[in-house]
Order: sequence, then structure tokens, then C-alpha cells
Amino acid sequence: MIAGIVIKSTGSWYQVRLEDDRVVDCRIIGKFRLNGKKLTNPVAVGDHVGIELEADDDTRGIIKNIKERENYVVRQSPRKKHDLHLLASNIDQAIVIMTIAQPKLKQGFIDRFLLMTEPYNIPTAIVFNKSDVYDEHDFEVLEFLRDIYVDIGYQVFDVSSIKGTNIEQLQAFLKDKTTLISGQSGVGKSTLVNALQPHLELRTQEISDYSGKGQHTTTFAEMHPLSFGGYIIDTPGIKTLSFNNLEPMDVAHNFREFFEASAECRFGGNCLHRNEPKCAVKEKVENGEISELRYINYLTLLDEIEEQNHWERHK
Ligand SMILES: Nc1nc2c(ncn2[C@@H]2O[C@H](COP(=O)(O)OP(=O)(O)OP(=O)(O)O)[C@@H](O)[C@H]2O)c(=O)[nH]1
Ligand SMILES: [Mg+2]
Ligand SMILES: [Zn+2]
Repeated sequence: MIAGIVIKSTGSWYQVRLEDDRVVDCRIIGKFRLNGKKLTNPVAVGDHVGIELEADDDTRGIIKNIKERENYVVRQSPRKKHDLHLLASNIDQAIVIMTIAQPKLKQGFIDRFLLMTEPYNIPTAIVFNKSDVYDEHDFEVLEFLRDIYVDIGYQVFDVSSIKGTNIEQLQAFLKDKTTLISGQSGVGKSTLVNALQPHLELRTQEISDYSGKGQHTTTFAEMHPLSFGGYIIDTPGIKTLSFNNLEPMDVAHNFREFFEASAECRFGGNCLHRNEPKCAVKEKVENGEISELRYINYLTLLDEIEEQNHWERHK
């Protein structure tokens, strides 16, 4: 058995980088599950695997086992809602790329994304891209959001991948770490990776194709080495994030400032911060210590999950 790391996943083939830097195309045999649930992609970029080379071709191999993951980022599969889809595993940190203009901001996406990285305490930065096209109002929105997230301990960057603005700051953040980069389609993930590491020349959307919807330009997750140290994992754009794999209490526990405040709720860690008496979260929303926007997003997520779960249990 030879040890390696999965650096690209196409769904049927996996590229595995061996310790001597050779890259081998691998397939899998057998089924792998996660917490009893089926995975649409049993092996994720970042997985440490054991492979066996094909007898007649040492550029090809078979993945025999996956080492236990230190952490992973998982979502409800966009294609099969009862299955799970792994975005990546064994990462040091994550970046969610947003933009306030082109396409129009969907701020709720940030809190949904954080629901994937909080369970493992994966440090996550929020990067607002395309600052070159922001008008005065867009910059106000940027500062409003920056305050909310910096206040609860997330790093926030604003960059222009096209103009190169603040790219050095982000390079310093990435240095010597393995970072997952994710976000909605068209926000400029691949363009940003190209700005961070120019020789890569990843494919990006043509300006003329730009419509805010439609095709994903990046179709497979792939890990790239950074010349200044570390790795970056570019991923296909996410359309929407839903969470029928979570319970309402998981949401409560993974909104970090709500969890912290719950020590003072009458029902403590069992409080859903909705209609419960003596709820510290609701008090803090009222006096402005907790962001109202976060609270509204939270309630929306609870409703959504309860509705889905109700439907599941009564069908
Ligand atoms: N004005 C401006 N446009 C940008 C910037 N970054 C990316 N774009 C444009 O946004 C469009 C989408 O960029 P991509 O890098 O392909 O986006 P992506 O997030 O990788 O998209 P998917 O691979 O489909 O998920 C392209 O037309 C880019 O030229 C930026 O900083 N400023
Ligand atoms: Mg892309
Ligand atoms: Zn409460």
C-alpha cells in the first residue's frame, strides 16, 4: 500500500499525489459512507488515502482505504437531497468568497456557509471580491457586514482579483496552510486563485458569458500548491445551501455568539432562542449586542430545517 493525498476529484476518477510528488489517477472499489449516510462523492479532495498501483500501469491505481478525517466540510447533496456531498477534508482553514456587486449580494449565504465550518471550528475568513466595481453604497454594505463578522471573530477581507487590490494580505493569510475556497458561482473564486498564484491560469468565466446564473466554470474540486507555501483548494460554485442533515439545535450551537450567550439563557444549551422565556440571545438582539441580521438568518434556517424534517417524518 502507498500513501497519498487526493488532489482532484471528478466523481469517478481521483488524482492522488504520492509522497514523492508523483500524481496517480485512481478509482475506488467498494462503498464508503459518512455517519451512515450515502455520499455522492465518497472520496474528497484532501483525503489521505492508501492506494495500490495497477500491475501493468504505474500511473494508475486503486484507492483501498481512507484515513480517518481530521475534519471535513459537508453539505446536503445538490442532486440527491438525502445524500451528503463532501467539499473537502483535512483543511486548516476556509474562505467564503462573496461579492457585493455582480452578481448581487446574497448575504444569507455567509451564515449558511459558516454552518459547514463551525462544527469543526475550522477558521473561516470572509472575502468580498470585485471591490473595483463597488459604488459608495456597496462600500457602506461592506463596512456594515465587516463589523458584524469581525465582532464575532471572523477575519474579513475586501479584494479585487482583477486590479490586485489587497491580494498580499490574503497571501499572508494563506501562507503555509491548506485552505478551502468556496462560494457561489461567478463570485470570482478561480480569478482570485489566479491572482494569488499567477502561473496557475485556471479557467474563469468569459466576461461575455456573465449572466449571474447558468454554467459553473469550475466543475471539479482541485488542490493547487502555492509557491509561497501552502495549498489552495478551488471548488465549483455553490447554487444554494440547504441542511436537511442538521437539527435545529445544531444551528443554535453553531451560531457561535448565540452559543456563547446561551450560558445565560434559562434553558441554557437547550434554548432555541425563539419563544423561550428568559432568553439571553433575544435580549442581546434587542439591546444590539447580537446582530439582528444574524438573528433573522438564524430564524429562517430553523424554519427551513423544521419544515423539511417535518415533511420527512410525516410522509
Ligand atoms: N470586476 C471584477 N470582475 C471580476 C473580479 N474577479 C472575477 N471577476 C469576474 O467574475 C466572473 C466570474 O469569475 P470566475 O473566477 O470564473 O468565478 P468562479 O467563482 O470561479 O465561478 P465558478 O467556477 O462557476 O464557481 C469573470 O467574468 C471574472 O472576470 C474582480 O475582482 N473584479
Ligand atoms: Mg471557478
Ligand atoms: Zn436563548
